[in-house]
Amino acid sequence: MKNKISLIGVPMDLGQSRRGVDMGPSALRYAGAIERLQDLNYDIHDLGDIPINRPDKYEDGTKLKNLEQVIEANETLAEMVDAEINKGRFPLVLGGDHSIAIGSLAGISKHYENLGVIWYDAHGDLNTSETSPSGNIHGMPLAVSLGLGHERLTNLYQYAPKVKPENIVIIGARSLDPGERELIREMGIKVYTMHEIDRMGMSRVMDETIEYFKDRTDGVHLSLDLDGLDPTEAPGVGTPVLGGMTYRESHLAMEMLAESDLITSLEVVEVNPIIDEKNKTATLAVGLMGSLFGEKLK
Ligand code: 5AB
Ligand code: MN
Ligand code: MN
Ligand code: MN
Repeated sequence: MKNKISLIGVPMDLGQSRRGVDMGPSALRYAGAIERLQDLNYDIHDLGDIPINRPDKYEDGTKLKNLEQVIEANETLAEMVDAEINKGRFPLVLGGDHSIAIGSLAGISKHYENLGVIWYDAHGDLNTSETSPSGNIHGMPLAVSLGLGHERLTNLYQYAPKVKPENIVIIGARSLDPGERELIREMGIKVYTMHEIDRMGMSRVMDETIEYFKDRTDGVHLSLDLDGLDPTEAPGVGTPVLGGMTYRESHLAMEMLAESDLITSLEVVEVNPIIDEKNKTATLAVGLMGSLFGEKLK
């Protein structure tokens, strides 16, 4: 892994309907994100938080919510991530809701022929404006990155698609909408649901994932949605789903990724300190970051 990291905060909560996830970057910094990585001898630049323009009125209903603001913030994020990679630095994006993966991937993917994506999440985030039951853009970023959905989202940063279906691995899925299931089948996207994780164990899931990516990708982005973990351990998320991965399983997954040296960018999303218990979820997220950045290897 590169030893220079650029941290970008994205206090975005407009990709969904529950307020509070905009405080995610603060909660993660408060939980010691920067110190944890400095202790591992990384040179870390905190670029601060991207400004988010609030709408006059939060939109509801099932149409794409807050589209303009989500696009604007993601364009800024894409530019920043792109610039940091050009400087030879590892982009670390702290959310915010998962709609910010649209901008991260837009800024990252142009640097790679075959960017791999690990989507660590209870959800597939594969809805389009047609299949979404909620109109929440945080349920769409993976579809958008595949080139599916609203044209202004798919074409963000003037190119599409950002990722190829065969370069995606979803880990931890247990809440998929009908349209998402169809897409997974149609495109042959690799998914390890909780069922597979229970049967195979995390160790084999990660061995297979690493083996799968090793030869086919020239970089791997890890998109870490904290609701991938079980809400008993990570209660501070907006869309909790029972039956998730434990901290230990996730910790092992991060350690195995650290050993593989495959990860070239990271985003940590969906931490909502308002519904958390004493910043437990952000603290756990920072622990996972420590493992991913090689605490065990030092
Ligand atoms: B998250 C749901 N599939 O589209 C939708 O937290 C939930 O980024 C999306 O994974 C959850 O609204 C989005 C029902
Ligand atoms: Mn997600
Ligand atoms: Mn999720
Ligand atoms: Mn969520």
